[in-house]
Amino acid sequence: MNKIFNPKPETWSAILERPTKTVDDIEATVKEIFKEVQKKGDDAVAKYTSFFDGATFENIQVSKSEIEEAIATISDELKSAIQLAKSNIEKFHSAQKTDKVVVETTEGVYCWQEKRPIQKIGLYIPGGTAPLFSTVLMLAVPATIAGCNEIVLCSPPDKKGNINPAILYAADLCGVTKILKVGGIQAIAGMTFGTKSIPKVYKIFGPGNQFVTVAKQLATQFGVAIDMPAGPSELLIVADDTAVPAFIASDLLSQAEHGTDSQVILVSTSLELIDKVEEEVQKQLDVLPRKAIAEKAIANSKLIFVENDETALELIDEYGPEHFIICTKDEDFYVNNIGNAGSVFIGNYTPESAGDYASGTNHTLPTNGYAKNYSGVNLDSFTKSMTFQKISESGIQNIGKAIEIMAEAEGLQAHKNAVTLRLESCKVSKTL
Ligand code: HSO
Ligand code: ZN
Repeated sequence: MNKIFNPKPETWSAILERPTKTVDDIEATVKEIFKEVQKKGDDAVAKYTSFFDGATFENIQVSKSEIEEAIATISDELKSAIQLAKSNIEKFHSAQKTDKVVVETTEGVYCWQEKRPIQKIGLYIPGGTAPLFSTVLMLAVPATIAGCNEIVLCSPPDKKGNINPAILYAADLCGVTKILKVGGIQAIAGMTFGTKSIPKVYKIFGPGNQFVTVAKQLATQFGVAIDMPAGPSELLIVADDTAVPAFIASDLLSQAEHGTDSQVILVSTSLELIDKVEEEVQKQLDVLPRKAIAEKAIANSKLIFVENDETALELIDEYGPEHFIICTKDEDFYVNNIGNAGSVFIGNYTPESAGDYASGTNHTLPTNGYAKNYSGVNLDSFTKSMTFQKISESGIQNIGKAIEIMAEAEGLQAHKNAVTLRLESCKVSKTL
């Protein structure tokens, strides 16, 4: 772990730099696969599934009986845990619904905004060493609440052509309408163009490796929206002597075990805490099953000593962490003043894992500094806002003149006429 004492503000951006990876070589591959899927549809998808996943099968769509078989393998204990998480995610995201507010901007002029679901959405769930079925809950639950009527889930099959059973259980439980055994670039391309078996969607959600990330970005060039630009997981903790070193170490490691490129940072006003956390990290790391991964992320991690809370806050705001844990005496100072963070965890008993799984908040969050300008996934991510207006006869008389004058000044006579004709008809109806 790299210990840094009292860094000068001019050095912060270098210290907090995220590892950047070149995507140029990936881009060429992604473009090629997109072209082929666009042209050859399912045949191209099958070719790449065989090439990348080593799997071949008749039907790309997971059948009802496959889902039932998978569900039978899930323990009751895991089912109850998933159900508790689902219920909390449902409660939290349902509360994000908003009522329409009709505003009479001028007498007789009524304007309002209503939300409508994005009708077709695609969820990408990675396979690999840690199949994140919790991400299914985080995406499918709000999608269902929003009223999206087509929820397609793509996940890469293993060599035998199966998707992880817990992913299937969660998808079935949360209202996913179609589950497809397809991963990587070919999955994103399939959902972008649509093939015989893969529906075309309007927005794609979910994490993935660099290939998936670049593919999602390319999808936007074909009119598909994406949740947000993805990057490796991050956690920044601010802690002082009121924190428990073992807790802090466990939180740092919980993010470090996601990937070798995960970013974990501790900012503290206590030198003693920094030393104790470093010791604890070593102790806990040694017995982790994913030690090899976590170790690499920890090697790049930073323990930063600063002199006071004000400096800490400035530094944290400049970084804009995906996850931000606050374990300090004056937690309100950070809670009230933090400007850039994806999700905030407050106090000694709020581990980041809680938000990853079961407290109710969403774990699909902006990384790579995007917390400065992006929100994490929430109910609105699955809707669009539409505006409505209705103007009465007296309403058009109240704002008509202003419209006429503005249209004239912009040189748009037809716009002006659309009002003039109506104003004249109002005069006629008055004289009748
Ligand atoms: N912490 C991850 C989400 C996750 N963690 C899923 C465990 N499962 C998002 O950065
Ligand atoms: Zn996590």
